[in-house]
Amino acid sequence: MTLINTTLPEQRRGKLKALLENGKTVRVLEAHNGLSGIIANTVEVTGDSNGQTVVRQFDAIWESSLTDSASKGHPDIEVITFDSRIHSINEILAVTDKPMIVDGDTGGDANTFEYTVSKLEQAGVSAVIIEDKIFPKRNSLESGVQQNLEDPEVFAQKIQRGKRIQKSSDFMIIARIESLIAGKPMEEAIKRATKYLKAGIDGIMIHSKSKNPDEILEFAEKYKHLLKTLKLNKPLVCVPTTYNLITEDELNAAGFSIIIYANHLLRSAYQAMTKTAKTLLRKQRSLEVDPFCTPVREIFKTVGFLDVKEKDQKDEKTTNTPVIIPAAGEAPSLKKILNGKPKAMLEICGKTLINHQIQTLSNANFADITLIAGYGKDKLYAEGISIMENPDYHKGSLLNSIMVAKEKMINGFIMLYSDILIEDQILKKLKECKEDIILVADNSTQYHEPEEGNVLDYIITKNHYKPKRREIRFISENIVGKIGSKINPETATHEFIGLARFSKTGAEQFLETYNDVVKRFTGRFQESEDVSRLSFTDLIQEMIDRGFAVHYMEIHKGWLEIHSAEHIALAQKSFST
Ligand code: SPV
Ligand code: MG
Repeated sequence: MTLINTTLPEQRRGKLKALLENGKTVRVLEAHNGLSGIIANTVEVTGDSNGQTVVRQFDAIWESSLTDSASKGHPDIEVITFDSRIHSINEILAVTDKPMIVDGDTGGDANTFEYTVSKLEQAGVSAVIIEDKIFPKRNSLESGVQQNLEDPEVFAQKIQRGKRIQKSSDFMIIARIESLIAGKPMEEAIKRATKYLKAGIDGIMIHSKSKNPDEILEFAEKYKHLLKTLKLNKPLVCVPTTYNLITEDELNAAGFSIIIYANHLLRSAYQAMTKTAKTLLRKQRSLEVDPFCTPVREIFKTVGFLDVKEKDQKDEKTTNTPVIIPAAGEAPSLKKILNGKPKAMLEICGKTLINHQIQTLSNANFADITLIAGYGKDKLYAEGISIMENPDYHKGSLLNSIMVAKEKMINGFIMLYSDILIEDQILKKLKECKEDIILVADNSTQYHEPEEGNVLDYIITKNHYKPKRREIRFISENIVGKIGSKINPETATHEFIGLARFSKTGAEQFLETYNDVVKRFTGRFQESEDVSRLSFTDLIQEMIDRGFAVHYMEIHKGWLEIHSAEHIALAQKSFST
């Protein structure tokens, strides 16, 4: 359900009367469920009116007994109960804000009609139209059907009972004259109109199933005189289904102020659905039906799913996204300097690496930090964070380490290698990204010689897109094609810096892939010798291979990794200045 068009009953109810009082020809379209309601409520075209460009929309919604019944697979014979009808009515009201005219069939007896009026008025419906036939009526459009007309006296009484029950002056009760449908003469139709107007009706609908509009035009002419005689001004309604050559302007000129397209959304949907179903059977696959199917995303947009996604993402950004820092591995290249301590405890300008990271994270409002300990775990300490342990750290899989904090990932998370230092704005920018999986990638790698003994995670972008010097690119366009430490540095376009963000959806995809891989595979997998030593980048590559979109956020400066004594010296220099 989309929340875009919500309104309150009291705000909607009077809209139909207001349109009529402003002299508007009210153009009404049928709806039979929430989705068709949204279409009737929102669809618009630009057109020309006397040389002026105008935006054309429907002004109101017709809740038809024919299409409500048909969409429930039933004939239009008052067999669908009022409870079922009000369910459809409320479904449409919930997603629309235009006035609604309800097809009330015969209205039942006077007592039943009172309840109908009361419930429709409370729901925010603007008008009900009841037809002067005997319950249970038969639809008017089929020829050869017995049409039993109600005694006009009894019908006029029902109108009066309804008018007395309504609470607001906004609500309208319109009488539908079925004389022409039942093959009765024009005089009878006019006689009935006179009676109903005198009973206090708010408008008249004249119905016809003739192929040409002559009889409704004749009625309209006579109705004009009748109103003059009675000194009344009550709108006239028509349903041009069978006499469909006549235009809205011509109908309006004849005196009609409400024009109802009573069944066209359901009929066109039926035709499209049948065509699709038959094509699927013929072709035994779905490729051929795609051109006449609306893209799933457009349906998502229409029913509000994309709004939900956007709000979820906003919430995700404002809630405290957990940060997982794998710090379990040993660092052979810094063995002497570390002297049994984990790398996260390395001091740079009087502050440990982990405390530098905590500072940067808290500057970007990340406070839920989990550190995964392993090698030298007893010497690992930092204030205000949680520490979890990877007992298998000696296997050397960083992925195994972060999976220790699996339950932290469920609503989305950030993964940060424990040996990198980053500038604040990188995290701030990463937080704003909308994509579900984002790796932060440095684009200067192609200009540097690889450092000896330093294993880097290389990226090749999708379609081998190479970063250009001057360009505006959105992150949505930045897609990772390949990732891994065994990629030839000369073909790499970027380097993954060890910082990644997963939305709730991204985390679900990440965990789903991980669970599937460890359950179903053994031995070599992606770049790893064995599934039990899968690396983070192996899993990302597997996700790419499975069709998940992995994006990258491009940077070219603003970070440092600590793999060697030179890196430490560089970091000391950066922080001391
Ligand atoms: C309906 O739409 O249900 C109507 C109009 O009552 S008609 O089907 O033309 O009678
Ligand atoms: Mg009907």
